[in-house]
Amino acid sequence: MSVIHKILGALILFFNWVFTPRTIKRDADAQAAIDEKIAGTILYQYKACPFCVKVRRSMKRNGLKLETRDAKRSEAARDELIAGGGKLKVPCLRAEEANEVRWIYDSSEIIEYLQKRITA
Ligand SMILES: N[C@@H](CCC(=O)N[C@@H](CS)C(=O)NCC(=O)O)C(=O)O
Repeated sequence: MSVIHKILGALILFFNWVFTPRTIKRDADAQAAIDEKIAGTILYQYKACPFCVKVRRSMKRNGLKLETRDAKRSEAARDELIAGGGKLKVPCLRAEEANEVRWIYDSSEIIEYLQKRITA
């Protein structure tokens, strides 16, 4: 990774930390219902990728505590992503519905999908 990429990554993480979004407040039952709706959903991501940060910020805003796997630091996660989704690109959401697995590769599509899933 080039020095410029490292600096940009650090800046992205810094500004993401400074401007951390507020999480919507729900009562315990409502939050449990949301947790249930997104159970089993996994986000493959890189820590400092701007598109991944965009998805994580949306998750934080909406109080979505889904599992994340780092496809840069974890070889196992990288292999799962390539084997399941077909390519090494992040963010990618692995979503299971009615025994059907979907691999969603675009940050805007992921955000839209999660929004629909929690309001369904
Ligand atoms: N349009 C995509 C762009 C995603 C993208 O370009 N991701 C980069 C990382 S920031 C990537 O995975 N590149 C391939 C690689 O790093 O191997 C989105 O909004 O999610």
